[in-house]
Amino acid sequence: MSTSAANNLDAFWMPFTANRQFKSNPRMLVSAKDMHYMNAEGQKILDGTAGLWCCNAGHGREKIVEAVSSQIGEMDYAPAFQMGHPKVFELAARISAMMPNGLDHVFFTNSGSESVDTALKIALAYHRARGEGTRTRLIGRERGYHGVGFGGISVGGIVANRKTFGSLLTGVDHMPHTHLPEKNAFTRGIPEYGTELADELERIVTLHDASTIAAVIVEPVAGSTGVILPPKGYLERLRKICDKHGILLIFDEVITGFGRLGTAFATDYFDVKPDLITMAKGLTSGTIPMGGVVCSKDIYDAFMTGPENMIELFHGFTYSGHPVAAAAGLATLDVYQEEGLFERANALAPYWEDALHSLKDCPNVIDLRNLGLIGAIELQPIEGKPTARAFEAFLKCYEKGVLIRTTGDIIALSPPLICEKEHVDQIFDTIRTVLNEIA
Ligand code: PXG
Repeated sequence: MSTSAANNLDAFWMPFTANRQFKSNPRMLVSAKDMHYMNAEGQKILDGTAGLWCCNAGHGREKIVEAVSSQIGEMDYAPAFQMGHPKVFELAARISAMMPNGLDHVFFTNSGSESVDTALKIALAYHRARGEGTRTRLIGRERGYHGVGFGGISVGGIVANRKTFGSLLTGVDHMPHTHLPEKNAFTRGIPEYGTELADELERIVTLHDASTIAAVIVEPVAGSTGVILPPKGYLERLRKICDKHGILLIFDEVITGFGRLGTAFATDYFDVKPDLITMAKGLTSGTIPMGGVVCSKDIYDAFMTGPENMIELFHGFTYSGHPVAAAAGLATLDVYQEEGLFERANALAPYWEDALHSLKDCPNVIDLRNLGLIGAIELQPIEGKPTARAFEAFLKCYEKGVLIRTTGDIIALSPPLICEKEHVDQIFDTIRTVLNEIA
């Protein structure tokens, strides 16, 4: 099989892609191993993005491949409702053991978007179960990304993802984002300014009254929008305001989960405990689609009240806790643990930070941001042609054998956690060359 096999590109409507542009000059990946993809032309491409922030253990890892193939042979599928299979219980227990105390129940989904919509629904149903059914409002944030379900785009704050899809969920409000380049540009790690933006939540509570608000959802570090970091003390302050008003706090850890910040989850990195955590991506290192929502014992217990023959939560997917995904998840957690990949990411982070910030003097670089193994390079947009400069950088880096990701005029980087220093060097040397070339 080679690219030429795929000579009719028309039928596939590609997601979040400029279809016509892609199909006129396709970029086809055909295999992957460890830190690299191979494209149809036989060129090795260094993966600077862990696929789409998901292949945290790197590609083609034997243990995961083996677990998945043997599970398909042993039992391909088991009904998810009113039936169970051992691996999904084991996986839930393993995930809950990775969580801060008290976050100990896991609901499985197939993606980040489903995890977000599930978490929002659990929040609404939880308040109702406790007799506080007036708490129906959901609060998100400008520039937030919470997937593409109607719940996720409603609480999300990326204009293009919302504007063509009607009136969305009602009763949603948004806090401001925390991107303050005029004050925080070129900060290494957590920015100093903007903590007081958390107080906007207090203003929203005053406007609507706490008795109408169910939950606040934020990405601890916003990824998709171009990497926006929480200012010092910001997440702690959100937690305090939520506690004061009986509002649930949801951390969307679809990107930050599973070692991206050098800790298992962002909740560990920031030492702030939410009531619910959404996850996906790194849960199976991107191998088999799977997501999950972890919630506190208090939330779970609030549902376990009526007659025991009653379904407690009318929600779930055919593939919730799919056996093959569960097998992939278990093997992935083994790889993370056996190879100490979260600690490895933490150990590599200072080198990553230095390498990223060495681009400070490159042409058109207006900000550099980093945390853990996340990096962002914000470029000055070409006048009248937003996104064009970053997209050109993406194409040129790809030609030179490095996969980066762009959103707007921001380059976002998130390599697999098995990344070595030589890979870090290659990523930033290539970007430096390209930024000079396209200046
Ligand atoms: N929440 C967050 C915080 C995410 O980053 C989702 C939910 C949705 O996950 P699914 O599995 O439904 O796609 C995401 C997804 C990018 C990029 O390049 C980011 C995502 C997906 C694709 C590309 O930044 N994040």
